[in-house]
Order: sequence, then C-alpha cells, then structure tokens
Amino acid sequence: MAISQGEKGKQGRGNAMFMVISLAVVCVLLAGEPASAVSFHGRRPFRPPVRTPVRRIYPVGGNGMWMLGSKVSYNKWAASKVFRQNDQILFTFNPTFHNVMLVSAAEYFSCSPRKPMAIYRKGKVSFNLAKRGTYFFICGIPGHCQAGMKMAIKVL
Ligand SMILES: [Cu+2]
Repeated sequence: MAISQGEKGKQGRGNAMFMVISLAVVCVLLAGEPASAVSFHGRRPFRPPVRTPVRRIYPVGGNGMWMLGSKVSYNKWAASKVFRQNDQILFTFNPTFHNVMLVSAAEYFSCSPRKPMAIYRKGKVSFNLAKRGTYFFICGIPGHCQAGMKMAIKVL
C-alpha cells in the first residue's frame, strides 16, 4: 500500500503536534500544582525552616544553688550571661530555708515583697524566661534578699 508523499507529511506533523501538546499538558500539571501538595517520596512538603527558639538551661550562679552566702554574687553571674527568650534558670534550694519569688522592680530594690507575682517553694524550679525584658527574683524569707539572695535577669 502506497501512501502518498502528502499523506506521510501530514502524519509526521500530527505526531509532532501531539508531542508538543502532551509536553505542554505535563508542564501545566507540574507548574499548576500548589506547592503544598507536592510531596517527595511520600515525605512532607518542603517548607522553609522556622527559627526555633533557643532554649538553654542556666543553673543559677553557675552551680544552681540558691542559697545564703553563695560564693558568686547572683547579679555578677547574671551579668556575665546573655539570656534569650525561652532560656531557663534552674534554682535548686533547701525549701525549709528559702524560696524563689518573682517580684516587681520596686519590690526587688526595696527587698519587700508585698505582692509577689509568683512564689516557688519546692526545692527545684525551672523558670522559663518566656518574655523579653527584666525579671526580678528574690528569696522571700526575711533578711535573705538583703543578704544577697536577689537577682535581676535581663532577657534579650
Ligand atoms: Cu533564702
């Protein structure tokens, strides 16, 4: 069976046309797919990395002991660190003799906790520095704040 030159040419062009259209359809499918729906071997779709908060645990004064007669001044220790949001301060103390109070700046400077924002009485406290700003801690047992159980922590 003889196919004329003209027919052959038509068929060739038809195939080429089909290829171009198929390619175009594939391209549209790939490009049109929303980014969230694209998965790679069943893994979750790629998302730009979210900066996770730095979380470090700082034992108070370096050794974690919240006590009278600490060898390091708590404020000197605090000044030697850079605290960031969501870092934690770990206080370890004898609950019979001490506590940890979160107080206002005025109460901190005067060592008179009239309305502390929080009182921790268990011997182990992991205090989360959740916000930027300055946190003021004292021991609420009379005389202990004056004797050095006070610390201001600035959180960047
Ligand atoms: Cu105390």
